[in-house]
Amino acid sequence: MRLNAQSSARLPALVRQPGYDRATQAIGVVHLGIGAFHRAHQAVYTDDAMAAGDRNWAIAGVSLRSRAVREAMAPQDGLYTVSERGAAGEAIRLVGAVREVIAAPDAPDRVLDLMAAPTTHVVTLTVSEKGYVRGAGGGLDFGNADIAHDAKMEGPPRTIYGYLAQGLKRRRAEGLSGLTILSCDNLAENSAQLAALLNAFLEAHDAELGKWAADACAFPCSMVDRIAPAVTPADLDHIAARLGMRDEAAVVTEPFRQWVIEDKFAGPRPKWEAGGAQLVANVSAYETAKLRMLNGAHSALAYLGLARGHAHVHEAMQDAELAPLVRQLMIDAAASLDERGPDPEPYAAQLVERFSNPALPHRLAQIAMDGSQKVPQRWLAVLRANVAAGRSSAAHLRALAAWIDYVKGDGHKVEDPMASELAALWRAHGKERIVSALIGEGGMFAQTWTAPADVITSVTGLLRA
Ligand code: CS2
Repeated sequence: MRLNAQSSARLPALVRQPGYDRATQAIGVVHLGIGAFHRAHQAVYTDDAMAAGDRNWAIAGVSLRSRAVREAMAPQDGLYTVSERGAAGEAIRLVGAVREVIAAPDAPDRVLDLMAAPTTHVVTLTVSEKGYVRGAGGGLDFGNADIAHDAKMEGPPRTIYGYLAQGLKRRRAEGLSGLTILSCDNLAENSAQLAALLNAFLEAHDAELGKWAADACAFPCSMVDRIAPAVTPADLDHIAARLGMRDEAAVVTEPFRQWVIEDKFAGPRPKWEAGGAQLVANVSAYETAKLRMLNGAHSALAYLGLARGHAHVHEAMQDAELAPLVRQLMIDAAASLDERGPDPEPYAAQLVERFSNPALPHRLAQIAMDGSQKVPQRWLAVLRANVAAGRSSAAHLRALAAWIDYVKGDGHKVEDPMASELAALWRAHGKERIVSALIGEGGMFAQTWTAPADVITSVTGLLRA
């Protein structure tokens, strides 16, 4: 038996059911990038809002490329379960918030229709760092073939910019209000970056629309946090045994979740606070702290952990050499923050505990993906601030050496949009000059941080060792 609207009535009592009538909810949110993270995070908050009586915030989830999520969720009428795994065991809930799932390449007009529907007020995004199509310097990569295609503003879009631009163009033509466009990706100042990138895209092709979008739309920044590892076939089998039916769209996650949102909307919004979201005037302190402490430590665990033969985060956390290094990295990251965020010591302790959760194996190789998109904001921003202020950041230098070694690709595939450029740099410069080619004067990441000579020497030394 497969989970769907009908069979869901036969789920065992241990599964918490959505407390509202799904069928009568209009779509209010279009989400770009419906992967496991969205299903474990924003969709759960939206489900809580509707369970608390808020109405018409059903989600249309869009995959920009792959058909896999639609294939898993459409036969299930958009239903799926979330399993929270922690010290207290496993709690399972059924989430009803997703009403429709679209594989954009098969139905681009449906996506645009929904973006231009009067009942749609919010577009959320989890398209991962690379979905923003930034060059190494952080600006929009106008050389990218998909951006060049979308810039023509005709035919099915391929990137978030093409969808947003065409969707907004229709709204404007139809005299509708603007949208709240809310990035839920791990980027510093995420929606402000998105606003600037979208504006750069529009300015080059339709400056009038760019002006309208800047006035009519809101781009609230947000800090999103929940560890949701990629689901394995064994997870799906385990969940099927507990549910008494198959759920091909199930997600597994930790009990912890946090969402801090800048309180700046273009129109109505779901009452996400019903699920515990915090609406605040300024999120950057939370966001930067999370990015540098949690995600920065995650990336360090990934490259150092893989090099030491570990497969999962919780195993790397048991490594007596790595655990203190990663804790120090969090404290050094906290020192780099301009604004006071969470208290570093208790925040770091909580992260250590979350990372050590043995009930939720999180593959280091998954976190190691797309390093060129993650390392600048997770580590280089920390190093830039700490080195300039004369503060030590030895753990970051070790992590950086491990990443540089990793992208050489000895004995493994490097999954990264810049993998071939990184491999070419390695071939051209070798071990003695690669560090400089990346973070030295004129290096690939020099726009984020140009490291002084002594730092290049010490990272090169670590790499040699
Ligand atoms: C991880 C994040 O894959 C990664 O790069 O660091 O997905 C992390 O698990 C989440 O941001 C936690 O909120």
